[in-house]
Amino acid sequence: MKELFASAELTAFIAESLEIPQLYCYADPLAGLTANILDPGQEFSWHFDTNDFAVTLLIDEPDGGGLFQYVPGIRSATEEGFDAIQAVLEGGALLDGQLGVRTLQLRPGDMQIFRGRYSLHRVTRVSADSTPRHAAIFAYTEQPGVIGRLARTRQLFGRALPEHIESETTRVRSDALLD
Ligand SMILES: O=C(O)CCC(=O)C(=O)O
Ligand SMILES: [Fe+2]
Repeated sequence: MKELFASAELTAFIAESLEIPQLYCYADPLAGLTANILDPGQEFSWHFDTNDFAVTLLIDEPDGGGLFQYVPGIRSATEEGFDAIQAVLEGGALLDGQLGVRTLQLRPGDMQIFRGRYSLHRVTRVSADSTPRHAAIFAYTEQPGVIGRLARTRQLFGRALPEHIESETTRVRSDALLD
């Protein structure tokens, strides 16, 4: 996975697909390459990614639940989109098509190129009697040297590293969104 994440062939392919000149591995020491493990009964609730793009590779598909849902472009670099976001957050078990929500049933081996900075997204709850859902997440940015914010890193990983503390004063940010 590490080799694939940083491989010149893959990053060139993704940059070409996104029609951007160059792509960099997210420099964050915790959030660059992650394994997203959802055990039975777990979900990954609505959020935005802190990085510009993500590539997700589904490894193990759950028997029940664990669907990927997203609302493309619900916000932009200059518009937070709070009203539309609130409607989705209050929507509960939204079906495909409601409030702009789209649903994907990913299969093992499916690779998704995803603009998670502007598209609200989640993975619905994996059924209590299901097999787990396993995904590998490759995070990239358009600028080099981007690192996640300290508070968000603590929320996501329950810890932060010296690099996160340091980058609060010197960090490179691609936009001024709240996070
Ligand atoms: O597991 C997935 O399909 C998406 C995970 C995700 O949204 C994330 O890691 O930020
Ligand atoms: Fe995400």
